[in-house]
Order: sequence, then structure tokens, then C-alpha cells
Amino acid sequence: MGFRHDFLWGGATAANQCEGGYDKGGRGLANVDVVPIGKDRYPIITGQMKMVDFDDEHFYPAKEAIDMYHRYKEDIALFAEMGFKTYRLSIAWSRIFPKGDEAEPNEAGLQFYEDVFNECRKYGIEPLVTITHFDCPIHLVENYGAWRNRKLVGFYENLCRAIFTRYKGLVKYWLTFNEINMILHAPFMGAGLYFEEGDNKEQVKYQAAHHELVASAIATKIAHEVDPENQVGCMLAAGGYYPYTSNPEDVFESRKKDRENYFFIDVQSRGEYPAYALKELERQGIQIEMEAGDLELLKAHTVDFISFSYYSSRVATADPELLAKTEGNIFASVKNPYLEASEWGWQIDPLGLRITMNDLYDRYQKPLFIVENGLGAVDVPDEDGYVEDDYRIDYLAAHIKAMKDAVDLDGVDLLGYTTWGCIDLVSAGTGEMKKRYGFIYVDRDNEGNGTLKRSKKKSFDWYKKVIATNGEDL
Ligand code: P53
Repeated sequence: MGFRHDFLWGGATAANQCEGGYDKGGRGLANVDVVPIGKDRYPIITGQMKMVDFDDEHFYPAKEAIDMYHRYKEDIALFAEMGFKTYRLSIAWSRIFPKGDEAEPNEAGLQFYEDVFNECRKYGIEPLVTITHFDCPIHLVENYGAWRNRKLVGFYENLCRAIFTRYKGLVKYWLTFNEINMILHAPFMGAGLYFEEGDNKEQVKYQAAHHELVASAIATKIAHEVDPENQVGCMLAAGGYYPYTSNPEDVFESRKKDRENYFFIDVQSRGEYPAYALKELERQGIQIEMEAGDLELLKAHTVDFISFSYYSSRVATADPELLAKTEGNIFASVKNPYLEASEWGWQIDPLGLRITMNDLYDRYQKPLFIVENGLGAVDVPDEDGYVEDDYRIDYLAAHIKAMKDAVDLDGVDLLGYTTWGCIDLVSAGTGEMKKRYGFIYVDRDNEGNGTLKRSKKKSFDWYKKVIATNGEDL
């Protein structure tokens, strides 16, 4: 009983939220670099306001982030001290192909990640690599319209070939697109899409989604060809919708909202467009342009495992007045009266994790991997940088307990668990440093002040013990 003996405990980060070094080693600019902190961020990440370069009015936290580009050795040593079996990180596309459409990759970028992976291996840490975590070279955004353009499939294929070949034997676990369903909710952050006057937004989003899905299938194909040991996963921003009431209208609405997100994983895992999606696209008058062979590719190259992030469950309602109150969030959700929320209003629901795991395992019957989970909170360090983050320990312990129930009591096959932002980093949603997830505190604030010094929080030793006991001692 309990977790498998080779359970992959660890933590997760994303290039643009931690590396900084945005212009180092020949790196090109990406969509994720040009999203500032502050009131314009939301219109920019949702594609309502165009931003393709820096200006003097805004602060761009990703430029320096927590400077992991220069400090990864120190940080990986700390992960190793906690006993990490895996470290999930992402490759910045624009380090490997600075513009995105070059014929040859940038050696300095390839070498950087090779060094990082070797550093992990030194401690027996298995890298889990997200190929794209919300990033797209800005040159591809400006000159091709990012993922709305079919050519992106070929550019992504070049990226995959370059990294699969170079890192053969160093990396085995790959995720094709972080939170692929984010393209619906934050299309610029998720896929470099912004909208022009007269665009049919849904048409643009689903066409871009088709390109990503084909690209994901091609990546899976190449990964398996390059090394049969490679394991490729899809990645869903999970957290299902509960109906607000037992009114069947609410129940049906919650199903519809779930399907919007499941759609992507249905294609990546089952290999075909589901019937409900074809009908919905038809009703909305959306026509997806496909090339000959696309459907065969999708069918032939499905993913090996299902990975997902889970922070919160959500609530759906068919009542338009109640729904109106939910606007302005990345994921629209009615407040659940039975749950407490984080300081950022994310509702805390450990049992929801068990429910999500059951839903996904029932639906796909492939191994699951929880690659993000955690509590974004304000931490107050003492003068040594120590934080007594019992609230974080409580959140994680409750979620690990629920995940154990899903394994022990429900029989779900779970490969591993990586907490989000194992070291404090920049928030994707808000651009803040103040919203912290880490076991390791980083001295930096929302305005970019601070020494960047790392220090252990109380949760550091707690997580070390959790890993050492394979999740028995919470
Ligand atoms: P932040 C929204 C809802 C669910 C997951 O988010 C999300 C978001 C984006 O805000 O993103 C994932 O930093 C994402 C990470 C992100 C993390 O959740 O807004 O994969 O890049 O940092 C937490 O608190």
C-alpha cells in the first residue's frame, strides 16, 4: 500500500518565471517576457491589448525573475537536500531558437539546459521537462501570428527534434504544452495570440488549438522514435466544475464547462476529436482547417501519461446573474460556500484533488502525474529569511493525504507529485513575487528590490521528511 517505491517526489518551475537572463546566451524575446505586473497585465495575457516589446511605463518581472539562470547550481543543491527525485522545469524556446524560425538551434541555449540536466543527474534527480510553458518567441508572434499560423507546427517540430536529440539519455519525461487548455482562458499567455478588430476569437483559438494538438502528436512521435524510453505526457489545468445546485441545469452546465477543458486531453489521449466538441464547433460556426494526415497523426501518437495542475475546484451555474459575478478571472467560477479560499481567492479543496484524479483516471485509464499543486501566500520572513509557513504545510499535507486516498482506496495509478514553485518565483497570473509557493524563500519584492538571497522556510524540512517517508509522515 502507499505510493509506488519509485514515486517521483519533487517540485516544479517554469523558465520565464524563474530564470531571468532574458537577453543572455543569445536568447530571443518571448511573449511571456513582455507581460508587465499591474493593471494592464490581464488585458495583455488575455489578448485584448497588444504588447510585443518593453516600454518605460511598466515593470517586467520576467526579465530578471529570481535569476535562476545564474543560480541554478545553488537551487538544485537545495532541491537535492530536500531529497527531490524529480525536478520539473521548462525549456525557454527562445534560448534554443531565439527567433523561432531559424534552421539551426542556438548552441549556447542547448548547452545551458545540458548543464542544468547534468546538475540534476549529479544528485540522482530525474528532470521532467515541459517543452513549452506558455512561451512563444516574439518573432513568431509578430511575424506569423503565433499559433494561429500552421507554420508554428513546423517550428515546434524543429525545437522538439533539437532537444530530443541533444538530451537523449539525460531526459526521459516530457510534457508537450503546459496547461494546453489555457489557450481558451488566457490566449496571449497560453499561445501568443492577440486579437485584431473583426477576429472571430473562438475561431482563432480553436484553429490555434488544432495546431498545438497536431504539434503535440508530432512531438510524441519524434520522442518515441529518438528514444523508445521517452515518456510523453499532456498537461491540463485541472480542477473540475461542481454544479452550484442539484438543479439539472446547473449539473449540465458543469459538464459543459468540464468538457471545454477535457477537449484537449481527449484529443491528446484518445487520439480523436470527441463528438461533443465536433457538435459544439459546428453550432458556433467554427471551421477548423486541417491538413491531410492530421487526423491519422492524432490517432497514432497519443500520450503515455496524463499530467495536470490542481489548485482548486470550480463551480458552475446556469443562472446568468450569478455567472455575471465571476467575470474578470482566468477561470470563471462561482464561490463555493463550503470552502475556504487563499488570499488570492483560490478555493481550497483537497478532496477535489481526489475527485479530479478519479475523473481523469476513469476517463483515460493512463498513469497520472500531478505536476503542480500548492498554495500561493504572503510570507513574512524573520531577519534570517526564515518563514513559519504552517499554512502551506497544512495545505500540502491535506492534498497529499487526498492523493494517497486516490491511490490506496480508489486504485489510481500515480507516477509522481511536483509542488508548484518549490522555490519562490514570479506569479504567472499576476506577475507578483508576493504570491509565494516555495519551500525556499527568495528575497525579492514586486518592484524587483531585494538581494535574491535564498533561505529555507519551515516547509523545507517538512517536505524533506515527507519524501524520506514516501508520503507516510505528513
Ligand atoms: P499563479 C490560473 C489558473 C490555474 C493555473 O498560478 C494557472 C493559472 C495562471 O495564473 O497557471 C499555473 O502563478 C501555471 C503556472 C502558474 C501556476 O499555475 O498565477 O502552470 O505557470 O504559476 C500558479 O499563482
